Amino acid sequence: MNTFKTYGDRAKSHSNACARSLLELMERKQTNLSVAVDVTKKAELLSIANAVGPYVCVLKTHIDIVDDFDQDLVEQLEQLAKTHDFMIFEDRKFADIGNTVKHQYGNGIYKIASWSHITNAHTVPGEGIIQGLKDVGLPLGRGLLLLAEMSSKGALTKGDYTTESVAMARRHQDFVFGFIAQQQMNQTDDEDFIVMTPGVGLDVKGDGLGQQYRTPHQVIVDSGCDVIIVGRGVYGNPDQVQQQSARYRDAGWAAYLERCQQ
Ligand code: BMP
Repeated sequence: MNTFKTYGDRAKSHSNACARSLLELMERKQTNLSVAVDVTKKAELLSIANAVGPYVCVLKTHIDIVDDFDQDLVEQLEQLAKTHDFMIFEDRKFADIGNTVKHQYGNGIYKIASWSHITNAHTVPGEGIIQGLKDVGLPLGRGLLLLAEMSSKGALTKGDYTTESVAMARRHQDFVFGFIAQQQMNQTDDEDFIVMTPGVGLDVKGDGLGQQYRTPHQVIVDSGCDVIIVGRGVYGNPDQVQQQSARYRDAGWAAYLERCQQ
């Protein structure tokens, strides 16, 4: 419901450091595309990250699906993030009590907080999950997205659940800078949560396992979201990764420019 502002204008006035970095990056690089690289081999993940790097603002990972994960993988990802100027988002979807998620975020094999600029959490355990993650992530300058809505068929993330998730975010704006959601979540002109939206595809409507796709235009113009997250639409055909990245980057940016005109 708020008046439309450009990514650049929003960067200037945003109070959250992670949001500022992301909005500045989107404006500088002219992209609102995030690619979800859901592959299971280190070499393939790095190769796709390198190919999509020039087109994305955020590279999204599911690090726990990589069969041959090692520390060198995250070091190489961090290097690619610097070379191509993108942020890394480990889509961990934390969902436990504060004390447990603290360890899951900072420790274990993956040590997510040490390399991932952005991560996310379900709000089902209540607000302690945010505080636990904040204890670890805020001193490192990291940012958190809450899952307010999911893209999949039959998702329970609706109604009061979504409303309560937004209320939790409001109470932690130093760390929580936005949502994984299907529509804009701001209630007033003063609020500026960044909405990153998965379930984006130009060629198909679903995947047979409950995923539901909408177009970049539906997501950015009709629903007022900020970042499109595209997975298989980009990396599904290994011969077309760069072409598809450019296609989705262009579609996302054209939709944003259209919104700027409104
Ligand atoms: P794809 O475009 O291939 O369907 O991939 C979507 C990506 O976004 C996956 O990594 C999935 O885990 C993630 N995702 C989603 O699809 N829906 C949600 O509501 C939240 C997600 O993180």
